Amino acid sequence: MTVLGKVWILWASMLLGGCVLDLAGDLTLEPDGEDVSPPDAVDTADSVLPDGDEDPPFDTIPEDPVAEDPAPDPTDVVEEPDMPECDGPEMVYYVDRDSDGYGDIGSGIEWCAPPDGFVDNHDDCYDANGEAHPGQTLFFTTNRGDGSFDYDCDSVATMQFTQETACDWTRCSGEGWSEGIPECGVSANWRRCDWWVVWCDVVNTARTQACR
Ligand SMILES: [Ca+2]
Ligand SMILES: [Ca+2]
Repeated sequence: MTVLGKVWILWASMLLGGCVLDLAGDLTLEPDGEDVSPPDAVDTADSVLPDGDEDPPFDTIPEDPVAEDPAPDPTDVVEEPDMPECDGPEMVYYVDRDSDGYGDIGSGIEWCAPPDGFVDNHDDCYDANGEAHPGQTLFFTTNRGDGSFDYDCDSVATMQFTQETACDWTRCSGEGWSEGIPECGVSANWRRCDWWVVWCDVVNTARTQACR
């Protein structure tokens, strides 16, 4: 066959069968010319969740809760602080564990100035609660730490609410405990009643006895 005949047969084959060209596997043309090359690999670095959210962040380590300082123990033995030689007149100073300005009578040391944590009085009646000290005017519904409600150091647990009341046709005005006066820190029914037209209107609420 002549060279001209071979060229004619090659042209006819390409015309009838379409063109499939595959160059080193990078490009494939289907008969209609559509590119069916394999898709690029998924970029996993920026992948998102099916709902469109970004990958959840790494678990964070929660912060440690702030530890509360324990209440001072009034029975701790007081160690005499390391102090330089005292070259002035000496006085007796007392440890103040709860920092309320009142010292523990059982903790006196002699020196010419109060060391840190010491005061010049021994008037605290409970040196493990800064709310318990002479002159306290507030009332409390929980004991100071040793079972006592004597917050003002007068050796008596004084109650805040001592009035009682009854609500009936003979007395319907005022407020007070309706079932006896509860002890310090104990809850009971507190009643208030007032006349409403011809009715004695009563309101009951729970209240805890506060003391100092
Ligand atoms: Ca004190
Ligand atoms: Ca008291």
